[in-house]
Amino acid sequence: MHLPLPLRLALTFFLLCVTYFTEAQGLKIDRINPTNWFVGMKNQQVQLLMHGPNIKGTKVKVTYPGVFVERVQTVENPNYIIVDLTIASAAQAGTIQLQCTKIFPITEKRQNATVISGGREVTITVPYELKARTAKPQTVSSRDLVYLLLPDRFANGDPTNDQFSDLADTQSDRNNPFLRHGGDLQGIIRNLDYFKDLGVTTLWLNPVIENDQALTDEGGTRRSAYHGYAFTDHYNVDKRLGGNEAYLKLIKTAHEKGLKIMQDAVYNHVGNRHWIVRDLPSKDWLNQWPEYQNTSYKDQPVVDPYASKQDRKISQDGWFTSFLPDWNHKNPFVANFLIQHALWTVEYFGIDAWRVDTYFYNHLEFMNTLNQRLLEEHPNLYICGENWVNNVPNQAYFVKNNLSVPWKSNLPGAIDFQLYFATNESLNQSNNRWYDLLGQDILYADASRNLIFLDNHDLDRYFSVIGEDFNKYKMGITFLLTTRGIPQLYYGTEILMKNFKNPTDAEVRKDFPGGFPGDPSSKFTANGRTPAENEAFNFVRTLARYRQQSTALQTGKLTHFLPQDGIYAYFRHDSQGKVMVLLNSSKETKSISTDRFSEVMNGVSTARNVLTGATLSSLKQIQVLPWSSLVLELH
Ligand SMILES: [Ca+2]
Ligand SMILES: [Ca+2]
Repeated sequence: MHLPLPLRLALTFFLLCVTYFTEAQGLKIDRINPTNWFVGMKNQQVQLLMHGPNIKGTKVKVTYPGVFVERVQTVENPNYIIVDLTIASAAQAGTIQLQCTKIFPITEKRQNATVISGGREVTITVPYELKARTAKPQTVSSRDLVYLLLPDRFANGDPTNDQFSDLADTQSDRNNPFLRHGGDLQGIIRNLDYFKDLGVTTLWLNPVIENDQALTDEGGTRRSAYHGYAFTDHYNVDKRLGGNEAYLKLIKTAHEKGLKIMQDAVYNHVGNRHWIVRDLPSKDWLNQWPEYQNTSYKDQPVVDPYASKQDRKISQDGWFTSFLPDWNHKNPFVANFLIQHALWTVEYFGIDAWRVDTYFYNHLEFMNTLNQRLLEEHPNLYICGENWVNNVPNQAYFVKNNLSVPWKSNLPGAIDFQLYFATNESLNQSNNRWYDLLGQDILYADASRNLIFLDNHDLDRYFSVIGEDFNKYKMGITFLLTTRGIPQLYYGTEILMKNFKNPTDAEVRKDFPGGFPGDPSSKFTANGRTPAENEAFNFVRTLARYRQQSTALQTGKLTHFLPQDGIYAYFRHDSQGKVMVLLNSSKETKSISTDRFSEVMNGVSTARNVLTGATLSSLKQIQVLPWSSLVLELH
């Protein structure tokens, strides 16, 4: 075929244009976070973080009733655009089409320079779902009993998901305390009746979000992120736990059985293999330092009116570890990313409460905003924060409080480390420290919202701390289930699991016996438990179940009396009833006269021993055995 000269020249020019394309010829969006959103939110704004190779400059249009693109923002990294949408209250659930258009420049070489000679417009359509809201979180309160468990270490309900070759950590080995053991959400689902039987109402799971982290070197050993505190993709539950589907199933099944779910949130830091960290939108998404700066782990500079700015900055902006980068919450994109994930989690999964990790390490204004956004959507949502501090004023500072201070926290509940310390002292030094400690509740706006505990995943196990003394064990359990606050048990405490964190945390995070294939016995059943384990289990269950039907113990007023002669006496009482608790932390049997309790005991003549069922026909003098507790329902 012979073309006329002008046509031949034109074709040559066109081919040159194609040859000298310097930009990607396609437009691709590989991620959008949040992965979906909801109609009918009180706050009508949502900010989509969109990622794809060199998408900077992309325009976004939406044609959908009630949905408007407010603006498209760019950041340093050309692999992102950030799209602000308004979703008006009239908008209906459905799939919107994000029409993304980018003009790719066409360049050509003219003499020694490359010049743009035209543009090629590429449009793609990305579906994005707006779901209807269905979540109705039930509040967690002092009516509840919370059970904390570590999903990798509790029960393996699906051995096919123990390890994956496409993850950074491909191993699973129950013989190695630092590797993953294969526990998962299906294992928890399988044992929901165990919690019901024990009198538990709420499960707090250590984090379930994907931790696609490589093994790290810590103290000369290779360790996995089996604990879950190093997120790598906020919108996916770890597939070794069963993924989003298993989490949805757990929550649905738990709710059907009358159990609630509290999720563990980590806003302070993130896994160094998080997809955002590996391709940062801009450097200031993380708190950056000229050289690596670890946090000092100190709360005092955060509270202290005399603290140096540098000390405070190191506490809050220093990194938790070198492989847990610290989010910069002062960057509004980061703040939105984390706040929206919290809101999304409540709506998408239907969780009932939040426990917030490493609270004071976060920018505190950001935390107030986050709490407020959650409470705007769900006013009854329970949120408690971990502040591992050493005195009541500092603990109160980070929750709603009665302090006159320039910055006021709006966090509903404290994780009550001070009462934990006081309980250990009371049991190991016989000093009834719990009496003095509770007196300092004047500093909290509402101490009944504090989460109280005997141990958790970061602490020596309770049974070891009290020298494996079964009498002390019962006293501590009695106190936990009868004083003010929201009691929390750590998995295995009910079956006398023990150990100190020596040499490492892994010692207090052992597998729940019977949760894993091949276990020689199952502590989930009375038959598999030893007599001592059954005695412990039954003790917890008796009190937990009694508590479930005693409004006095759940929400009644607490009146306590000055400890005398080693006896700490207190009452929980309301219009429905009165419960008397006597704790004898001395080596002798004590016979106490009840005359001085008349302001509460007025009109009371008999009592039932809640733990034994025995009736006491006279209450003038009550005998309390050495190192023992009495819980009496007064009539
Ligand atoms: Ca498994
Ligand atoms: Ca921080």
